[in-house]
Amino acid sequence: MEYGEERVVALVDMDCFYVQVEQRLNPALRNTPCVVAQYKTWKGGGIIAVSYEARDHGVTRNMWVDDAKNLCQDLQVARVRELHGKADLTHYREASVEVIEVMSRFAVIERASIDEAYMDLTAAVQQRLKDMSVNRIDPSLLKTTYIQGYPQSSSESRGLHQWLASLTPSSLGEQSSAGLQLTVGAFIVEEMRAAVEEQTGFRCSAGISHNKVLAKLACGLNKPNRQTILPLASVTELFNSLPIGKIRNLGGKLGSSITETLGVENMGDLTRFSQAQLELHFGDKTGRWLYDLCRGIEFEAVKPRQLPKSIGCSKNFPGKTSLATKEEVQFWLHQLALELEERLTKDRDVNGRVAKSLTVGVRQLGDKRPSSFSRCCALVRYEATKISSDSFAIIKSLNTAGNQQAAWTPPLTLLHISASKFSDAPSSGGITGFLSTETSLSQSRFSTSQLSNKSSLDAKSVSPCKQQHGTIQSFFQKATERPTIQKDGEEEVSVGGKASPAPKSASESHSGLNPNPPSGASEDLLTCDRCSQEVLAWEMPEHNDYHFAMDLQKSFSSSSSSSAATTSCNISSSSSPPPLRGGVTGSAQSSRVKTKIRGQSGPAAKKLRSQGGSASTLDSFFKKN
Ligand code: TTP
Ligand code: CA
Ligand code: CA
Repeated sequence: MEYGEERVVALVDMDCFYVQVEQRLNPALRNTPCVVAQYKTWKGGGIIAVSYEARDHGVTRNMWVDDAKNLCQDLQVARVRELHGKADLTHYREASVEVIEVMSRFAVIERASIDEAYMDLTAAVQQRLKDMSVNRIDPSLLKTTYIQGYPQSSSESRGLHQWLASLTPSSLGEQSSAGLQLTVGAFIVEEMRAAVEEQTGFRCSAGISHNKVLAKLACGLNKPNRQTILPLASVTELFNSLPIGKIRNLGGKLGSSITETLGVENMGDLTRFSQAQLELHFGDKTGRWLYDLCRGIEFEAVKPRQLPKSIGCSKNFPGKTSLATKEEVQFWLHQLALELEERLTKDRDVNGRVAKSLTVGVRQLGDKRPSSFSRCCALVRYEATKISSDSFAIIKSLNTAGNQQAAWTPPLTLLHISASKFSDAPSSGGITGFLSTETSLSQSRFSTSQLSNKSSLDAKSVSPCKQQHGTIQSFFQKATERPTIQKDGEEEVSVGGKASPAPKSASESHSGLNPNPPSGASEDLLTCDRCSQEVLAWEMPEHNDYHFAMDLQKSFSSSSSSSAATTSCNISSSSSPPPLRGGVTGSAQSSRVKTKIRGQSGPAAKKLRSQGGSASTLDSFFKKN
């Protein structure tokens, strides 16, 4: 076996996943040009998933529904449901669990996002090869399989016959070739995909190759409802015209830095550099990794994991919707806690585990990073009232207005709460045992961490809640690896790239990148195709809203004359894309509008107001129906 061909790794990814979930709920949407959109006030809402029929009309993700309808008159639109004043992804999450459950019958899987999973099929393939008595491979077992790089001449389109012909008869004997192993891997994946469709009604695509990077790439080559084998021998040709950013882990900062530093565009261009050169520019570990990777070789293990490591929810309150009173903060913490309680309870019932840690994060008005602070304490009970009061208790010292005041200063533009550190739910004594042991931990571990000044934020005073790689915290709490409480400007936060930690060695962190792609522990991440950031699935609606808001902002800029357009507007103030948005519902609205006049966004809001129609459209954008 050649170097880099030792394993058989597959990635299975659902086709237009949210659309299929909606189509199953409402069969009238099947086989139609159809999209899933979130919110509807502004231009009919933003599109987050598109059926392949609608793609034929040129409809894409991140279009406004109204614009998409101009491209496709009979476009059907399904809406993301809302609960507790925010997007509710329950249907999609539950559908995801169904799919994962079926896949897990075939292989040990690593769930990589809400709609995709990796699997290492090496052992299963070996077993099949042992059991296979035939010395000829039946093409009917590979009905939806395509071979990348085949046919080498233009005969049959999938390349299967030529591929099978190329597998030497001797390879069917003792010493099985890499090609044969991929082919047997493809049998297994055909069976798995058929089972997924049979059991759930959902279709998916897959990539079969020797590592995660190639499997992921292969999966996208012949979507939908097809699978693609990517042999190592076909990599050179493919990489010659493949932009670096299309490769897993290279969509973000690291990819851009490679392009800038080396002046190259395509993955194949990297083969011109020696390992020493790559190590010089990107550090030893990343350099070595890139040297192999541009040749299609990669060794990141498939890590068995089906369950998310954390469960959380968040909400943005941008611009004049920011939370500026204690009452508002409490109200919204409670809304989030209601969702968290519901999901944790379900998780406990279904997965037999309980979370022990509660993390609360906020972003303060004017802060461009995804999170200004995050703190954690013991998660005592799965009960919204308790969760929200504990959450409030651990963040209330961030309010500089003082305890006697109704105000919350500086106002908050994001709240998130999440639960992590799962352990098995106690079986005997059941939940009572859980409650009684946990009660003793109920006092906040953060009583010592009142923020009098920055210097109090040393690692010791905040040690109880360490960074967990690949958890929810890695998204919101990246900057908090050392202290649990992170203060503005202390460290640059990058939400792009991977959930893995930056290496500590100076040689590897000099560029400010996260040069640690091989270990990229993922936590139910989706890659945003607007900005290539990896974003937690449950955070995606908020993140999408950030982009929708940016689009909106751009449309103001281009429709109003030159200087009127707002560099100080809150929506545009961030150049990296943190999630940014808030729905405005319920009692919180009136006071928010009042208090905001004092806030940093006051001038921006006024500026927008002076742009005629713009202010009202901006308002209506932030008002959900
Ligand atoms: P994807 O797998 O990226 O896309 P998809 O399943 O819709 O389409 P494809 O057939 O090309 O795989 O994302 C899975 C789901 O995650 C998608 O249906 C909706 C959601 N999502 C968002 O809400 N916003 C986003 O920006 C992305 C990338 C996904
Ligand atoms: Ca998908
Ligand atoms: Ca996906």
